Amino acid sequence: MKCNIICNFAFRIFMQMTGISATSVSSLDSLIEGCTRAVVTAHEHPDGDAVGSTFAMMRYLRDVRGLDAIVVLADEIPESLKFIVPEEDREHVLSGKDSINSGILEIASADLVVLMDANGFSRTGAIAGALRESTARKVLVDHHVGPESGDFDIVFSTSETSSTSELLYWLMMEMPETSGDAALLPPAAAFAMMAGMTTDTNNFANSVFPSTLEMASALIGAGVDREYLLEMLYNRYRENRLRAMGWLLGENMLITPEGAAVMILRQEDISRFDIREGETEGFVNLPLAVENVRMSVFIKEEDGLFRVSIRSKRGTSARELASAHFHGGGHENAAGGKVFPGDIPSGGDLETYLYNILKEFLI
Ligand SMILES: [Mn+2]
Repeated sequence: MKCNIICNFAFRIFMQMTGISATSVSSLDSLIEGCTRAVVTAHEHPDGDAVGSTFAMMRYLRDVRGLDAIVVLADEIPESLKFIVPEEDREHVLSGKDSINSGILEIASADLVVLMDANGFSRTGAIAGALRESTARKVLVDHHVGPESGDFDIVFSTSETSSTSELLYWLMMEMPETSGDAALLPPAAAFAMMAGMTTDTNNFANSVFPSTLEMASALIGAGVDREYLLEMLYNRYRENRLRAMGWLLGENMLITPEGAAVMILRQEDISRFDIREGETEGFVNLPLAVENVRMSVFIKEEDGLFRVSIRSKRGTSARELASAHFHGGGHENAAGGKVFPGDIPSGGDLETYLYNILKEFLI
């Protein structure tokens, strides 16, 4: 890292918080050295950070360390994020229901499991049981609070970073092969980490730390094409997504007097707009543009329950709301959870249930 004394000091503190130290890096180095088959995984319903960080880690383990590494994810990578994984690498990525059985076989035969972008196996969906039962060595790299550290041999965890992709980047910079030079990363891994950081910060709009900009600067310097990345991330949607967004904001969004915005996308709306997995990404951020909105809640009906995404402005805790009322958690200003049909009092409806919770929470 090229920077001045103050920056170096901030960087040392950052490294201390992440668990990245000379000792932990050398433990990771020797742990990888003793392994041959790796499964890299992340939370269910993978987002850009989950895809970017798992793919980058897989490429590092294959290209740099010579392991037989593969990515296994419980849910399919959204169509809009598939560009992060180049065509020639698709055979090393198992994602979605059709690949669950082969994914579980891979987990059973791996001697190294790396969990990225989730604080524990409980977040990994349909493969959680196989991951827990695996006798492989286990490594966690994550930026959510409350890591389930007991399940892992080595833990790299801090919420003081933009994304898991950023945390992985700094970890890789400490590994002996790169010795701090981003140009020595496998190019596809560098691109994937830039993608994960960019989506998790909402293109540098939130959770940006000095280290985040250092990372971006080094990766652009190393040849990552950010213009191409932005084109692929933000200018390639299907018309349906914008039509659904227009309807949600125009006809569906309700703003309560307490400053909560609520949008609900039900199964019939999903069918009507032909909304596919990943196509509602970012909707939850939009109502925060309204001055008196402190918290935005986006509900999406799915498989007989309601998935809840929450964003909040500084001073209002999305995480608290998610953990207190929606069986979830996350970051201070970006969290998620679920509403099960049984949560709604009999005779009541989802809307009233939500408004009561939000009213009480925001008073
Ligand atoms: Mn993340």
